[in-house]
This record gives sequence, C-alpha cells and structure tokens, in this order.
Amino acid sequence: MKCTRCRARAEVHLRAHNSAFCRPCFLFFFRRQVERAIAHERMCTPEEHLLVAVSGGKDSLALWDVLAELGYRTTGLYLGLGIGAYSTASHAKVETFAATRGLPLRVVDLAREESGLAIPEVARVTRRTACAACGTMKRHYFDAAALEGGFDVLVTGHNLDDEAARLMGNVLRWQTDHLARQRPVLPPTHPRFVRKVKPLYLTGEYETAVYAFMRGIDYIVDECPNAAGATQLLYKEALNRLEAASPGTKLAFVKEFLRSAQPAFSQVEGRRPQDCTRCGMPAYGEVCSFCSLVREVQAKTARAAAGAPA
Ligand code: Q46
Ligand code: ZN
Repeated sequence: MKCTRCRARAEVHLRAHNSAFCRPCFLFFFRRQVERAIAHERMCTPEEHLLVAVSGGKDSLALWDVLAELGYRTTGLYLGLGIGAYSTASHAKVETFAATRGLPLRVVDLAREESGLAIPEVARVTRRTACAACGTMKRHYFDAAALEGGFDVLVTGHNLDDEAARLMGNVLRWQTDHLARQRPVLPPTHPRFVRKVKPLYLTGEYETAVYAFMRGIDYIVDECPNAAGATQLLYKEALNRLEAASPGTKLAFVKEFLRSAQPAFSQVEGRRPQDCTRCGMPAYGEVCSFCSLVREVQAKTARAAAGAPA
C-alpha cells in the first residue's frame, strides 16, 4: 500500500480516513489533526499557558508531545491517585517523559494533600466504585491546580474512542445534563474555573498509539486495574465492533452529535455554580462534590472508629 500523501511505502492504514501514510506523513497528519482541532474550536492561543493533565498513558503523553512540538507553553500535571503499582509505574513514565524533554511538571500526590485521601480509601469507605470516587477527586485537583498555578487552559487527552463511548453512555440513558456539557471546549462557568479543552477529541486511540510508537514515547501500556469493570469499556467494545463493520462510525457519531444535536442540549444548560462554603471552589449545593465526598469519608471513618455501623 502506498502513502496517500507522498506515494512512498505506507506504514499505517487508517480505514476511518480512507488513507494510508508513511512515517513522516503520518506524523504530519497527526500534528495537523491536533492543530485543526485547536483552531476550529478556538481551544487556545500560543500566548496562553496550558496545564496538560498527564496520566502516563499514550494519549496524554502523545498530546503533550505534540503541543510542545507546536510551540505551546505547557506544564504537565500528574495526579498520584494511590492506586498501588499502577500509580508508581505511571508516575515514573511521566517523570521520565518530562525530564528527557526538559518540560515542567507538577505532581499532586492525593495522599499528601490536606484531605490525605487516596482513591482506594475513598472507594472503600464510601462504598462507591473506584472510578466514581476517582472522577470527583480528579476533577477537583485538576481545577485546583489550574487555579493555583494561574494557568489559562486545562488540557486533557480524551480521544475519539473516549468521547464516542461517553456519548453512547449518555445517549443510552438520555443524560441530557451530561450531553449539554459534552463538548471539546468548556468555557469557564465560574471565576475559579479555567477553560477545559480536548484537542484529541477526533483522534482515534489507534492513531495516538501509532504516534507514541513512532515518536519513541515510553508510556504505561497497562490500564488502571479499576478500568476492567467500567461500563465505558463495554461501550468501547461495542463501538469497535461497529467500527470494524463500518469504518468511520465513531468519527461520524461524535462529529454529527456536535454539529446537529449538541447545540440543542447546551441551550438548556442548567444553573451556574456558587462558591463552596468549605473550599471556595465552584459548587452546585452548599459544598462542592469534592468537599461533600471528603466529609462523607471523614464521618464514616469516625463512626467506624467509634464502633458504630458504617
Ligand atoms: S484512573 Fe480513576 Fe480511571 Fe482508574 S480509578 Fe477509574 S477513573 S480507571 S481513567
Ligand atoms: Zn469544596
């Protein structure tokens, strides 16, 4: 097979794009996809300071690599979630990536923060799934780090597969409030929020894996051990089957949702957040969801210590 761009021997075949590329042309194509997403959605400008949330996986490290290559001012943000060997290994990958490229990195270790709570403990005490606890904790620490560091934009590595799976989940349950917020750019709705963007929202997981391989990025291949039971994976598998039978399905699903359906949902977007009475961060009730979770853990831990049933 020949490269669609230069007719050299192709190394990658992208069925969804009906294209094949040699190595230099694939890297060009990948970067241009990110540039186009940023320009089309007005995600950020070269003057702004970007905080890039990195997990040690291929998507976030590939994204950080492209953004730095494109000349954006970036700082990485790694959250130590306290998930055993997975957290230790992913932290090491991020540190090495940043050090070899001379890029600034911030590390927030959840167990060392004021609340002192790592994900497994929150999940165990509250009897939530690890991912439910993790989602609330991650959102809070991302927002807090962006605010504290004076960043303009928070960038995450969500790719097309993530967005398609999330869309499928939201549609299957008609979660209209979630659909209202499922966009590649979220403008701040509170003075303590910064803009949140997802430059890989139209880039498939396979493409980021190929990019990471070609660029020699050493990322953590293993998934978080808690991912296995997550419903998201089931949606991803279903979408992969649809994609195999009809290439381009995921791209059309997400693109068309954003073009023709999403505006109707965002029109009815709900209330604006107030200030959390405990931490000052945005909240939809008296306290934000993070503080409410921390309170719950503290109350249940105290009850258990006093010998009462949880
Ligand atoms: S890190 Fe956290 Fe994910 Fe692990 S506990 Fe679930 S949400 S699976 S992206
Ligand atoms: Zn709070």
